[in-house]
Amino acid sequence: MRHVVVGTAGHIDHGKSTLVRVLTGIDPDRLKEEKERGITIDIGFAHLDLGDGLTLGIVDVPGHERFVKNMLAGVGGIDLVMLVIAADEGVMPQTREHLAICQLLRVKSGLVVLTKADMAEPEWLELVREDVRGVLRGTFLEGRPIVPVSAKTGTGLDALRRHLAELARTVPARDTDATFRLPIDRVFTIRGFGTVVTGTVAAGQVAVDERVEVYPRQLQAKVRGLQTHGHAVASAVAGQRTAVNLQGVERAAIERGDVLSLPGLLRATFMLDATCEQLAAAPTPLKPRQRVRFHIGTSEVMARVHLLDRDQLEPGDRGYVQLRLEAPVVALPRDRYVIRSYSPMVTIGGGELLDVAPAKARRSPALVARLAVLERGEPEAVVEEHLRRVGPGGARSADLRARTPFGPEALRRLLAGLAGAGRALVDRDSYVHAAAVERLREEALAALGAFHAREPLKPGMSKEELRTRLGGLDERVFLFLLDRFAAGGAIAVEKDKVRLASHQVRLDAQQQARLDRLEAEFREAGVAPPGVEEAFAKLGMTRPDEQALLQVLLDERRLVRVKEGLYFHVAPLREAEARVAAFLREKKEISPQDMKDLLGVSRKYAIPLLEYLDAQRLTVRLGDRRVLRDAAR
Ligand SMILES: Nc1nc2c(ncn2[C@@H]2O[C@H](COP(=O)(O)OP(=O)(O)OP(=O)(O)O)[C@@H](O)[C@H]2O)c(=O)[nH]1
Ligand SMILES: [Mg+2]
Repeated sequence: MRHVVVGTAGHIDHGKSTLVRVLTGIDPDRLKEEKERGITIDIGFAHLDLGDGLTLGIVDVPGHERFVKNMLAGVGGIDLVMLVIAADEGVMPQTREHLAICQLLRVKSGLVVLTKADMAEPEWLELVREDVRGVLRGTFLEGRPIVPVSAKTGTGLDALRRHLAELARTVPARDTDATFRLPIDRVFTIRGFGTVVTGTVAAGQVAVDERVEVYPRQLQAKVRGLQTHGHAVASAVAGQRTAVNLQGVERAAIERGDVLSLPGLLRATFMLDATCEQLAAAPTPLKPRQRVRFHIGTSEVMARVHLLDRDQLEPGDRGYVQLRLEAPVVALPRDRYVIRSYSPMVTIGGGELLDVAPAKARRSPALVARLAVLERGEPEAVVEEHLRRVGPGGARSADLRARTPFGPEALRRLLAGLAGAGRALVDRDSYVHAAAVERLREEALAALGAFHAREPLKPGMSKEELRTRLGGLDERVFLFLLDRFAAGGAIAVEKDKVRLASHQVRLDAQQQARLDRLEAEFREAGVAPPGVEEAFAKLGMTRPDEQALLQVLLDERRLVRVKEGLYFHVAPLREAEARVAAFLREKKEISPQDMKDLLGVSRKYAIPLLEYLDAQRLTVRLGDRRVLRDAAR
């Protein structure tokens, strides 16, 4: 099954809607006003069965210059165009404008229909044909069929059908590895069913019962039913005109221009980096910060164009731009867009999106180089560029799906390739670019080096402090990177401390002597140790790095902090612990008084020691006595 959508295009009154009607038997003009005035105002739809499992979806667009906005909503999703030119009038302004729009949107192919052939003499028809050939030169329609048709007499209709069938078969099948997106072109309610939206599935597929989101409105809904060409279907794929019956969302909450996609996947944006080609026929150059009408998918938003690689964009030129939008859109790189000048309302250019989550642009050669990679780089280079941009924080594959043009399968493959080549590091689903990792490693080494120089007696910096120094990196990413750095050998991690692998607490002879005296003071005091200030005073130590010496003893576990301001030497402490355990094995329980008697200490030491033993999970408290924790179980 092939799904191909054909759009009409062309000047007002040239016979587009009539042609669709005689081809399909369906009148695409459905509004009362359209029927009364005999002109098309909004896009209309029909379908044409060409046999062999080939059904064309048809989008009929208005030719009136005031409704180009609606025309743009219609042609956004088409594969082929029928450029309709009335034989009696020939090429007119909207013939050219619509052709330019199709060219800007990169409509793949199409043909020209010379309608009202019954109203032109053969010689005249030949002249028009010649003229048309000239207009098509250099466009995607150059060399395509030019088919004279009369809706009145039926001449040429069979030939047109044949050409359409032939062209439809040349339309390449759409990539199935793509995120489902459907730019909404109509919203209405059907009694008994509720909200229905229609559009051409731009990418991926959707099935009944799936959950979807209406972007950028953050409305989630369930697909209650699907129709294509008036028939209920279980699923719809890229290239199909589709009506989606949504459950859980009000008609009034949705508008043309919204996009239906997978829940939670796309990100709305106010800025887009893009290529921009200015039409040769544009009336004036594109100026910096020019306000334009920006059209993408089925939406129109006002925007300002910031030129990134030149001072103004001359007609016929192309460059890089940043579009700053006045309302959010959802889009993906490689999407095409069109811009029209604010006044007069004429099409002036368009291009391809490169970055849908850019930073506010400042002109620089680096930015231009980056955009060139996004525009022309190999897929792997494009993904790498995005990773480089997000920097040390890394990105999850879901983030990359929202900002790269690749489907889930392709993205998985590309990321695996980058990880395999050592250009990205992976932790579960987080990817960090290798250059960012290297930069962080250098920053970490520098921070640790400075720390050791400042605090030579400290064994290392706390992990938390290092994380803050590295710009408050996400904790998971930080711990993952820390592991990598440690595995690399340059840094060492011990409990919550990080140090350079080469760092050792080194004391000079004098410091060492003081350290030994301090330790001896505590060891000799046994289970009745002095207070810190007291010990320092006794040894005549006052300088600030005495506190650091105390810390060394603590870090080396020669002193143990039993409570705030109360430190025991580890040897007598362990001894006391053993005596309490022995006492308990024999007596089963111990009171504070027993403790005082057993160790020969005052309450000042007995109570903190008992609490310490509770905390060590040797004992457990029952009223004012303790028992062995094991025995209590
Ligand atoms: N004689 C003759 N008249 C035609 C033919 N095709 C269309 N017309 C007439 O041309 C007029 C315009 O036709 P439409 O089909 O409404 O033109 P359109 O291009 O859809 O116009 P817009 O949608 O407003 O841009 C109508 O009066 C048609 O009857 C044809 O092949 N021969
Ligand atoms: Mg019409």
